[in-house]
Amino acid sequence: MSIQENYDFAKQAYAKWGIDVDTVLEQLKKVSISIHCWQGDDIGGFEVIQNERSGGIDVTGNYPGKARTPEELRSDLDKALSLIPGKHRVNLHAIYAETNGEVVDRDQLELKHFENWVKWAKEKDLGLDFNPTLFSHPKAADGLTLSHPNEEIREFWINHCILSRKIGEYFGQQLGTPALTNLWIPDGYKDIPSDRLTPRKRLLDSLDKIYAVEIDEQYNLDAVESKLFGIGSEAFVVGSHEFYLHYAMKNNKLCLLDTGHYHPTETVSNKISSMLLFSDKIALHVSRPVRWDSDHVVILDDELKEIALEIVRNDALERVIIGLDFFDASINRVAAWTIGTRNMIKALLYAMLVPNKYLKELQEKGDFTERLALMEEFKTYPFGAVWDYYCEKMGVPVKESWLEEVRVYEQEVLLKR
Ligand code: RNT
Ligand code: ZN
Repeated sequence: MSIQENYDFAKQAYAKWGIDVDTVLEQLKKVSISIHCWQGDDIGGFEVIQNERSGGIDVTGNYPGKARTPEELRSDLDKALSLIPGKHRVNLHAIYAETNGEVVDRDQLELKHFENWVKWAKEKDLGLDFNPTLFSHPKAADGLTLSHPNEEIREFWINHCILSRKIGEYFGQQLGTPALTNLWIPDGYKDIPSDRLTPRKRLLDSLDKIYAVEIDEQYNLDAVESKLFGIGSEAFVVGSHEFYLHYAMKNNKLCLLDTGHYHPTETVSNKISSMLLFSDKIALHVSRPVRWDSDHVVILDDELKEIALEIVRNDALERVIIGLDFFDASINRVAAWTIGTRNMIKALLYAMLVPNKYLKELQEKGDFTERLALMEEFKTYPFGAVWDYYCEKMGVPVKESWLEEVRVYEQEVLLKR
């Protein structure tokens, strides 16, 4: 059977449940995912003085072909984007500045250091998002940044964050779509603190200084990202979930939930509905936690589907800003982007092809038997046929055929580096 025939067959199956697949695909087309640039070079960045990775951020593996220059990184992103259906965004970190061989510390960054990225994004019709980089730097070597007891160090990072928001604003102005500038810091302690309050007070004070600078939300949105623990901050993280949740609520910032930053039995899918009741918008870093590590390539697992269902069934596609955050250097990096991003889109499609309204009614009626029965049956409805058709219509490779393109690119480009 052809892709079209499979699609027609699937369409009928969904139509029986009142789901119009063509409308669903129109809706899916509008979803844009923020693809993190750092999968392409193992969060190395292009600073002239290359610092060791720190802040609990570590990337394992030495698969050949890592991007060494901005041109290489953009070319790899172009390749991945050509294999992913839809129109998306690219998420940058401050360490991806291009300073033309000049040593520019992070509190001295200028808009011009991101000109090439903007030019590229314009050409490719992409939005850009941004992150200040508060790790892999001598001033973050103690594992403390915005909550550091030393005022000079705090000030350095405060200035870096203010600059970063201006870079976000510049992206928004240039590209006509607001940048999300997300703040994550590694601050914490390896062992049990004797004082939790003081570092948190200092973080609060630093954030207030960073956000005191007014920036038009038309161009830049601010988000704050929490973490439960990290490598080297096992016992205590200053910027915990409660800390940022309250900070965001009180100061009208976005709370960003990284799916790898919670206790293993705690799920982000279960947080979305609560947060949507209190915030206009929230942001995600979709990742995959594996035991103590939080950054594996996103797969189409139950939690990913559940996150997608929560976004779709609560009509929140415009309120949940979806970004990805994973880094694996043990596999082809272009493939990693492609797999993770295609899975995110697949999960959203899956969620759109479930009779969500009817299932809600069943729950209200107390018919938990039919609720469970249908939720299980829909797992094997022919959503793969719809996905294949969507890929074909969007001009990207169908099924696993994208892998062949990655292999060719690997031979012709990556292995020659
Ligand atoms: C780290 C956070 C953070 C980073 C990126 C590189 O635990 O998840 O989002 O992964 O900013
Ligand atoms: Zn993250």
